[in-house]
Amino acid sequence: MAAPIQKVLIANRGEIALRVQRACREMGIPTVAVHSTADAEAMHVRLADESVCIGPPAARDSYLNAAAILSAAIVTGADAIHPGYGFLSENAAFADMVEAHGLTFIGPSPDHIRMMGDKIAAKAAMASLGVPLVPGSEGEVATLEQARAVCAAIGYPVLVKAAAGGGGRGMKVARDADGLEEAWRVARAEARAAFGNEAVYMEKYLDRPRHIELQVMADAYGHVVHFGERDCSLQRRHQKLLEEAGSPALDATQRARLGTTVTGALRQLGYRNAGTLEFLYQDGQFAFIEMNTRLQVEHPVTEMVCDADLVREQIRVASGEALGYTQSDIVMRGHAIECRITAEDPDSFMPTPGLVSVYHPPGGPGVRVDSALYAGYRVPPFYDSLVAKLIVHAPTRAEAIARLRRSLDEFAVLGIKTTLPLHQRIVEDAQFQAGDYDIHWLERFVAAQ
Ligand code: MV4
Repeated sequence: MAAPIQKVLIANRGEIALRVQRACREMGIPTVAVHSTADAEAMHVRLADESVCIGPPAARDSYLNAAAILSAAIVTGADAIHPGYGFLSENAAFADMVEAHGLTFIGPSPDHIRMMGDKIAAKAAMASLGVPLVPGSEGEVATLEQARAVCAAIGYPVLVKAAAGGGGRGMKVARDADGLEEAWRVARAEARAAFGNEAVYMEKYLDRPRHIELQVMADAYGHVVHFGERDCSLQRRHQKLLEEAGSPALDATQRARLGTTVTGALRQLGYRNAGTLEFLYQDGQFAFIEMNTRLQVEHPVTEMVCDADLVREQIRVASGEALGYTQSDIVMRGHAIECRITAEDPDSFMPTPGLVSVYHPPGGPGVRVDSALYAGYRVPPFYDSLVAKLIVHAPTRAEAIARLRRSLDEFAVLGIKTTLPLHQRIVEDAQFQAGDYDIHWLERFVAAQ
């Protein structure tokens, strides 16, 4: 059985490393930072109780170097590892290694990570537990004959997706019977090249859905709760720019119905720790597409509306504690919006690493900034370009937007270009303000600039 956690190694960098440190510090748990040689001056190293250099700048030699990270945990006496998001967070083999060394992986079981990493297995599990899916193939589509049979049943257009894909990687659309063979062959070839697994499946292509995801948390004793949904429809090339909790498209009844279905399914599955189920939502219908077995970048909007600390909950349940509350204790209050501010040119989206000369984050009521920036910091060119998350919370969506506009105006990051000006343009838009958008809205908005 899991024991109380005494020291946490945080296998990540940037704002999420700080986020995990903050939860640990409030719980009285010392932290170990790991860093590449490029991150020696990084804020997550400065604020940790201890730090270990784990390798050269390239992520595969440092933040993805499982052996170096495990060694760092062992030499510093850490008894648990929090993976953050990205990097090793959804690597089942890494979670296995952590457990094999007698350490606690702060996340789901390796078997659940593995299951949800296989999108075909994830869909089969959810379908068998009553979660609605997009019409599509039952499992893998291994032959062209099977592909034709699926299309005869569900009609065009269809999407061919890689079982090992996810997050938009390895998808091909077939608009009609003439395009099917090409889409199926190319998707399989790309899946084999990218993931070493050529298995693909098929779904009816939904033309204008919203991306709505549900945050869940489970302990080791069969208690499962949800913390409501996030609307993550505002994406460009599968990169989210702005997220909201709750979705402007849902009401409390729809939320409760989805929550009951999902928590029931995860209870039967024996799932533990944090998770997010991704749905497409169109014409009043939810369809499950993928599950993420990690803390997500956009978790703060959920924390703001639910007055929760999801990292603390992750650490508590990984320590073997029971949740200690039920669904009716979780109340969504008001509305929260997050802007992901990246070190990118706001027009071309080219990365803009370099020296930050001025850093002045906004403050005041209902404002949270999760960032590892400081004046004098040099944003390295080797990693994700996310440099700050601005999160606002207010009683209503309209008030949250007003708060977001004034916070974006206050925010100063000088020395490098950031996407702050793009966020300012988005929040001025009447359609955004009306909550009237789907997953294609942002691409069109950016193209029209
Ligand atoms: C879809 C879809 C339409 N129909 N599946 C892209 C990322 C991956 N998580 C699933 N994705 C999609 N799956 C069906 N059956 C459209 C997308 C999609 C998308 C989804 C969420 C957010 C942004 C998106 C942008 C393009 C396509």
